Amino acid sequence: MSLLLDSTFEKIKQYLESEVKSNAVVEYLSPKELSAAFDFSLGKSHNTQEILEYIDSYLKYAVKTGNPQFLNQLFQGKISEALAGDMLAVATNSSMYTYEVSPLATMMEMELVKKMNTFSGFKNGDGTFSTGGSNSNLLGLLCGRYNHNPKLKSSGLFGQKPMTMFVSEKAHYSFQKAAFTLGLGTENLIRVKTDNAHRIIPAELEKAIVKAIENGKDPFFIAATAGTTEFGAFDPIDEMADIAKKYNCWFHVDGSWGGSIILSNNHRHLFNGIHKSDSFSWNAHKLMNVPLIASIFLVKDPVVLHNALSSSETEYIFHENENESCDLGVKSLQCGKRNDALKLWLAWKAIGDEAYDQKINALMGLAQSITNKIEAEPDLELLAPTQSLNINFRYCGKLPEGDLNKFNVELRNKLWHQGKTMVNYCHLGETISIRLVLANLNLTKADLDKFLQHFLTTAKALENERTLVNSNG
Ligand code: ABU
Repeated sequence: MSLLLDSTFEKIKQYLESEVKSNAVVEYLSPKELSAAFDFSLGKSHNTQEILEYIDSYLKYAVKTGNPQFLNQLFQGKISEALAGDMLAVATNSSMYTYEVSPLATMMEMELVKKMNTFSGFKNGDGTFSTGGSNSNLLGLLCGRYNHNPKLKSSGLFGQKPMTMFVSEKAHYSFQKAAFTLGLGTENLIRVKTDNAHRIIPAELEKAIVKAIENGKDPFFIAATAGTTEFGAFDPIDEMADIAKKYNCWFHVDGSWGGSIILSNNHRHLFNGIHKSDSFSWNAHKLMNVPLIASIFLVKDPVVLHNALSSSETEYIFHENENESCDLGVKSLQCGKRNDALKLWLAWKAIGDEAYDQKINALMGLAQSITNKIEAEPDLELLAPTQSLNINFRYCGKLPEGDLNKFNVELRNKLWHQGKTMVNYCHLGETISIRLVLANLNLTKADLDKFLQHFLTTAKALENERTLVNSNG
């Protein structure tokens, strides 16, 4: 093998060994400092030794997302078999549009869709791997639009009554992007009120639909969220499904974040009624701990998926009488299609249903126990009920209410820049909320105790600094 690849594999091995154990999640530099530390310019050629030095720098400044103190995003950690699968996918460099160029991975993707549909309850369902949760949601809207009026595929939306979509006020921004991408218009995306636990209120949903009809609009799509991005809230799927049926709307469930919780026997009740939905987005690259991207769009009616996405002028690639029923590109939005199936298939083969169930249960248990600790800690305030794996809270200490937003952002940034722990924040109305996310299936109680200790120690130090500055005038 070439010196470059040999050395790179060795460096990756070392990186992975240190990633989990390291006391620093990141060696933070600002964009200006990074520009000074690294030569980004392109033009002249470089030898192997120089390229290896760039690789060293890349690894040095990479955020260690597999470290148990990386609690910042909805993806965390990774299963070794999945990593092996992704490296194999890159090494074999193929495209998933035809069976011809990806025979084994195609069959794996088909098996995964079948397997995942045993959880969605779509008995004769189908699905496709997409480029991410946002695009899976876009596929939901596309299928819903096709189902509502197949002619729009050729005629476009000209002269149509405005077609309205209904999602919760806490639904992901991807619905807004999908609305403008598909020409439906963001004004026709109706945000429905949520309750104190950030779940859509079914009566408000029905009221909004009735109002839209009275205003001459054409409701066609409703989405429930199974695990909201900020609060991990689960909308009442069963009740929403009945409303969708009553008003003849396509019913999509966005499980981009919380979808994998369906693997847990104890918590599957959060998805009650999912079999009544029409489509379901499920990102395995989040809670199933496979490397990004592994986003699966599942659909109850295979004909809708096929017809909504198929196109003509494809004879050059999808040849007749050549295993075309296994040419996944026919029902995919993109042409070139990455092999995201191999890593998930290998991970699932290695872990199995039972261990995924147990690991997710354990993580849900950790989420409740850290919630209890936060509630018991006088300097902290829990800002939302913990429904799944997002814990929303803030540091209060003895600070006045007016200082809390600024203080909590500063605190979070300090923890990040020091590399101690990475945790994100979000907005709860006017209030800044620290959003702690548990997505790494290997997290332990000790990791979370360490997180709380870092958080409180750094907060108290920062609060003392402020008090000193204030008292010194
Ligand atoms: N749907 C993207 C979620 C981003 C994040 O908070 O990790």
